[in-house]
Amino acid sequence: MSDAHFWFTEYQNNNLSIGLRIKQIIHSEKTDFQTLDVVETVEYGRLLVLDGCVMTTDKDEFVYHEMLSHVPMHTHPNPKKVLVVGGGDGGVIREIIKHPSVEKAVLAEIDGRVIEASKTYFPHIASGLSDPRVDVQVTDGIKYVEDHPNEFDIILIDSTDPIGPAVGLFAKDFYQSVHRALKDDGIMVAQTESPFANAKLISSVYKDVSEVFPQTHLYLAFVPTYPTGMWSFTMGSKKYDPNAVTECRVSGTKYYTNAVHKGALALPPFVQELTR
Ligand code: SPD
Repeated sequence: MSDAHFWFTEYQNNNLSIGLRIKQIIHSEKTDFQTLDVVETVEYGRLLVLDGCVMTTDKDEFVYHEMLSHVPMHTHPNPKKVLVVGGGDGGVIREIIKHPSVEKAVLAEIDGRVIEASKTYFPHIASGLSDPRVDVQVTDGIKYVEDHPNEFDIILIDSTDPIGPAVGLFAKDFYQSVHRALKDDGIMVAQTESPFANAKLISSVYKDVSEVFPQTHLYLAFVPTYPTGMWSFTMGSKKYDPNAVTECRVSGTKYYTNAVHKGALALPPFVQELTR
């Protein structure tokens, strides 16, 4: 294969794809749950791929991990106990433990190979996994949530795409179970894909979450290596409103600020439409 054609391509459908030129394939395996590849790209550093889909890259991982974490972490006045479902690379955990209020952060990841690959090939993303407040559980997140009622201040669903092992993480039953696992003032956020590429999924998740939680909020961030670049997150909250947040309690973030928090909740009309 000539160098000019050495590309990773993620196909969204027959007519749309995203591509990154590759320097080398660093690691490939088939785990018990999915295919796992780590490749070195020219523009975005190392890239983690699960079942052919971009999960994270060295260059833009901070956007997704900061926005999935800090929007709910700032919405809650005193988050002490946090659960991350999925997210085996550790990026969300790394952000959560920046909050001094956190006493315990549990990672429930079904595929232990994702955790190991991230520790080996993305040590700066996985760095938080060795923090003494972090409890890493290689387990089915759906079952873990069912078995821990009334326990968490915040639950974050850092799933893969809605195919394969992640399908059950986009279901109403699961959001009901998440609601039960949260304390009376708890908050959940799920990554919910792209408004351009996955409009029906966002509408359906928003409706399901609205039927389970008293408050539902959709917010956006810009992640260049995810299909279409525009990414959505859906929050279900029992009590607190993310629009009321007035301060940033962490330093050193590269994307999240209080102004970005507010702006992320301001939806363009075509995205607002998905919440009706
Ligand atoms: N298509 C991209 C969906 C990725 C969602 N999860 C990414 C995991 C990063 N921690």
